[in-house]
Amino acid sequence: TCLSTQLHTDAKKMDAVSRVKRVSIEGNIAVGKSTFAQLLQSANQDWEIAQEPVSKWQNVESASSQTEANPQQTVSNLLQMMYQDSHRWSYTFQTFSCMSRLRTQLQPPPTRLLSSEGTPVQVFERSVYSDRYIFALNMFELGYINSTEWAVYQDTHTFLLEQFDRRIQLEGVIYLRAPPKTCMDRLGKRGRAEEQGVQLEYLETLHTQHENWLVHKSTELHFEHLKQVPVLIVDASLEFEGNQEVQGRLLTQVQTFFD
Ligand code: DCP
Repeated sequence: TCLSTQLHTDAKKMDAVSRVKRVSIEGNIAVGKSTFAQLLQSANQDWEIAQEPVSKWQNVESASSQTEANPQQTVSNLLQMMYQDSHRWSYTFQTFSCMSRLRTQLQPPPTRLLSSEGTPVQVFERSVYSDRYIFALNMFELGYINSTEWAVYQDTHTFLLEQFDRRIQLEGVIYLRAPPKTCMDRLGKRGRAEEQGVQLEYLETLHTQHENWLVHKSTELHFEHLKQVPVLIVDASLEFEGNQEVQGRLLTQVQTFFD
């Protein structure tokens, strides 16, 4: 009986975990994904947001000379290195970004969500899919990642994701859509130091990648389930910070999408 009780408890827990939906927020640089995520987080107890690990990419710890008596620790800013020397660092950056994202996407949902009576949702800021089908692809098309690096990246990405299979698959994507010019203005206002050299043309190429994947569905996707994932397109050209009416409308849209 002890074993059967244990099995019963395990099965119940797995059932509760599989009830939790997994959704990612996508959209151009500085479109407002974090602000939108905060809005969702404060709106409903059944929704849990996993933030993007940007600070990890700005602080990569390494040991430059490893003698036990005299360990020399250095901290590199890989985000800055990628923007300053894109040919040298894009592949490294994309590999690291995808690894940290994978860790985030594999985190189990908090227990609060498991006992939810409504529709529990784990929301991710970006995903292992936008890493590949927006950023890495764009870097390859712009010539910052060469064809050998691109082949190695895709092989690694496919292999890793296939190992985790259902544990990282998404049930939905929220696409925050705004003109690249609007994102450029917001990027300037935000003033993240590493991004100060970013040009409008670069945001335009990223915008096209989002449109190809999420609107025209013309991006060649390796993963079958991803071709069927429902996409909610949200007009993010309006400022919603501090605007109760716009916020209310957005939340209703999201709630309907989740249900
Ligand atoms: N980045 C990248 N390649 C990736 C992921 C991110 O080059 N695979 C870069 C682009 C940005 C920074 O990392 O300089 C963070 O980008 P995001 O658009 O993901 O995050 P933001 O903070 O810009 O989003 P928002 O302002 O919408 O909250």
